[in-house]
Amino acid sequence: MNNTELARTAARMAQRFAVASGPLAIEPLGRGLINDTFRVTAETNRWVLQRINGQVFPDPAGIMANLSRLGAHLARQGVVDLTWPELARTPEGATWTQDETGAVWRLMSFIPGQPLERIADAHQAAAVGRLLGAFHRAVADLDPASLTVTLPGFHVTPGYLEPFDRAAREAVAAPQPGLEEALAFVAARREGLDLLEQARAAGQIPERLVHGDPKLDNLLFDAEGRRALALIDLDTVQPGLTLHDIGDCLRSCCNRQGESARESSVAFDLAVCRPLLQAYADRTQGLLVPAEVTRLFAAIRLIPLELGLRFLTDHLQGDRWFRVSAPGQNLAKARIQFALVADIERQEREIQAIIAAAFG
Ligand code: GN1
Ligand code: MG
Repeated sequence: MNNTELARTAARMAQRFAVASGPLAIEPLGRGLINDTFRVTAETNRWVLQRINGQVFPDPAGIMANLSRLGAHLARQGVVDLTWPELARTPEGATWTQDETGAVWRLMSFIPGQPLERIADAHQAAAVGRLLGAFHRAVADLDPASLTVTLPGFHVTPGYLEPFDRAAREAVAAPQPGLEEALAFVAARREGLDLLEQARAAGQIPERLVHGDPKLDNLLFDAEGRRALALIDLDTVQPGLTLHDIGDCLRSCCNRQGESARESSVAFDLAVCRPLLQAYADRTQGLLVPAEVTRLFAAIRLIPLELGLRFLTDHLQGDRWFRVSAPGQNLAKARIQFALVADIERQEREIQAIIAAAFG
């Protein structure tokens, strides 16, 4: 489907939810790499329309069931510092609809807020930590097994090695700038990729409900950029490890140059990490068990390594998962994550001290 067809289909799908009698204005929204997202406007009312990427998510209906369940749970709890989108329903009462290709579409309330380009100060970093903490606290009493696994193996880091190895073997041997170095970076760090999985399998760290993708782009702030209002992009809300979420949030927020930075300027900013983790610890108050705290540094290092591995694999496979606007982009992004990993490794002592101060 080209962009014009997509926009036309979007308009038809939005109509099915019958949320307004008049005409709907539809425009692309956000910078997501997986789903297609639109803002829908009718007079002063706004919604978010999404086509769920069926290549990535095997069970879109399961995603929607999770969202309904969680929305009800949060409403029951009366959580005030976390806004959750309302799901629009079709006249038949469904929270989703399918187009002719079988793709699933949904319409949700628009949460008036916007993602930050980057964290500007300690106040914003703390706001992020509090929001993620509020989410983890709010779902702590939900049995994770009662929710659908929407993306099997999502943060099972060692699971990414097999497709990576296959793609590396099959990749055309034409030399590409930066590829050798990226492959070598992974080769030097294969050991220990299963550290969290081992602990999970041994029952040392609990499985809980996670967001799965709490990067800065998936957090909405108010207009002044002071208050963090909502977590969005909720398709990977599923059973997982809380450490994955913290690691993912930090790899995104503390890399202030962003995922497409110039490699030479990539750094893990302790001035963001410190207030973020402190606020998270304050908001969650003893949620993490000691076995999680002792593995927190490992998680902070592991998640950018995993994402780099995923970008690199996708590059080798011909960009099938992460949307790119130019060839080579996924390789460049992999190298940026690896540069971040290297900086995290360099600053291990300082990061450990921050962890000890926040959770000690
Ligand atoms: C993808 O859809 P989006 O852009 O929020 C990806 C995450 C990555 C992120 C990197 C389902 O998230 O795992 O961390 O890109 N989501 C999926 O920007 O693969
Ligand atoms: Mg996402």
